[in-house]
Amino acid sequence: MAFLYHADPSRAHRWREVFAAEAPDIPFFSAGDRHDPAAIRYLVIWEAEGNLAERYPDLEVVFSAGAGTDQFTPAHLPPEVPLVRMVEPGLAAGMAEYVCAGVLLLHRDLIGYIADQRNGRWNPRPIVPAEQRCVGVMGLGALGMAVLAPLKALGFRLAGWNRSSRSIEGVETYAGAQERDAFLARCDILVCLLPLTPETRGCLNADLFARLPEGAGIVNVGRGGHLVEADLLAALDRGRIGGAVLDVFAQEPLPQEHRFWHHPRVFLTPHMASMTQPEGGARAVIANIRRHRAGEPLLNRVDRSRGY
Ligand code: NDP
Ligand code: OXD
Repeated sequence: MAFLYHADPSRAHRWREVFAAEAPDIPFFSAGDRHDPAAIRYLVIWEAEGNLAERYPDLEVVFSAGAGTDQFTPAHLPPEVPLVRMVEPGLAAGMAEYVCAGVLLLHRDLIGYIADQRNGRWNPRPIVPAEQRCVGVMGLGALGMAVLAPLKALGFRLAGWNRSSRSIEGVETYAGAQERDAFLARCDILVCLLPLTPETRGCLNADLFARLPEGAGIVNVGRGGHLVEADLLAALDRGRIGGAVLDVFAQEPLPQEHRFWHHPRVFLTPHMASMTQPEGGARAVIANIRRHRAGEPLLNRVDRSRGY
């Protein structure tokens, strides 16, 4: 029985250190080490090429190196091999920081002040108190839940929308397609933290933008596939959407000729909102390997029929 780390090579040594210290009984290999593919039972990987079970014939569990698992298709995994998404404290902390920063960029119109600075324009504008703004989070999973408390501490009113209903103190919650429009009508700033599935692909589109308050802001940290980019550009150009903070794109890296690069109402980053921290990631995987060896159900297993 062996474990293979097959993700970002620059972080492999930190994963190795945690395994050496906390799970010396689990033989650890990283992709650059000589190893026998037939001995690999547990695999951490970000993007798969080809069918993983053909390469590792006795694979028992595949762990995604990140929270998202939309990069895996049925062609990568036979249905009987469980797929587990990443849930670890560092990923949640990084996302909380980024979403607070993105919300504040929109709330204080720092995107407008960046443009003003470039143009040598001195133009202070009135401040809207945080308690007069509602931030709405789409997707109340591990990461959606993690952003709520720091946003609350900044003083924002909060709303949340999820597939199944949630009751969260201090958050107005909405569930399912039938409550989506009531949720959107509340959101001065909308944060997308949904997984990318057939149901959620293209959900940030002209129809959704039309249901937000005039001039609302968007923070997309889910996936590029959630956003219909042409619809957002049209809504930004009309002022229907006041500004957008974008971390993920239909094509990554974002092509040089894309209008987002120079749009005065867009602040963009190269898919870095959050990242799995090796220590937390390795501990989460070790805990799950131990559960699996003990015959207990895996934590954070992906329901492949739902796509997340
Ligand atoms: P989780 O699986 O923990 O949460 C997903 C949530 O979305 C669940 O609460 C689920 O509802 C809800 N949901 C799923 N489908 C729908 C739907 N059709 N309508 C309404 N709600 C829905 O995922 P995480 O919170 O860990 O991660 C979310 C996403 O964040 C990842 O999939 C990834 O795409 C993105 N991400 C981006 C990063 C970046 O750097 N930009 C970094 C990490 C993640 P229910 O509770 O009912 O199942
Ligand atoms: C993830 C990501 O899904 O980094 O973890 O996007």
